[in-house]
Amino acid sequence: MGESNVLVACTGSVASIKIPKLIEHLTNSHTKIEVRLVTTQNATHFFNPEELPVKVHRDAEEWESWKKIGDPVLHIELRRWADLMVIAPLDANTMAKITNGICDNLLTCIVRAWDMKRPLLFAPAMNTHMWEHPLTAQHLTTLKGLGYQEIPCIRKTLACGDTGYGAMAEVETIAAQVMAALPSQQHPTTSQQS
Ligand code: PCO
Repeated sequence: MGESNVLVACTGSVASIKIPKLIEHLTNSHTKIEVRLVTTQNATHFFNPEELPVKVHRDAEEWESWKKIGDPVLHIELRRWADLMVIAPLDANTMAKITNGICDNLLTCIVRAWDMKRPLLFAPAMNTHMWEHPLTAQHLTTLKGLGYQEIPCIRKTLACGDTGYGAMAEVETIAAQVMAALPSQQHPTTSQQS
């Protein structure tokens, strides 16, 4: 099996501050993977896309790259390119949007067009009060029911000073779950071997 393409996606949670570290973990892993990042506009508040060692796709590119019928459509090109997508962090807003099929930016258009045979992982991150709101449990049930894989949030003192669940999983945990979910990492089943 050749090199796998991993699409990291990030949203407007302060946990996007961890994006450089997550990209570093993924690109330095033993498994050969090609990594790209898709970011919402709000997420770029928390890191500098220019300083990342990978290709970064932003909303503007979707419109700049399309001029006439026949030109490539970026969100379709990216859903074709990616063998796996991991949304880390998935904030409350984008969680609500993808749960309801809303596709109003590059990231959510890729999710709406996702090939359901490929792995899609998500690491929620939000304030504890948002996490404990009953809407979150409804959204999680829907996303997991679609077969998307949750990388559970953890409990800690958050950026705003509140302590509780809602912090994004550790970068090491996210990277390990991505590696384990890569199609080439899965062992053939007994029935395929016989
Ligand atoms: C806002 N929201 C948050 C988001 C989740 N927080 C986290 C961690 C970081 C620092 O370790 C920011 C990664 O706290 O994932 O804090 C609160 S109002």
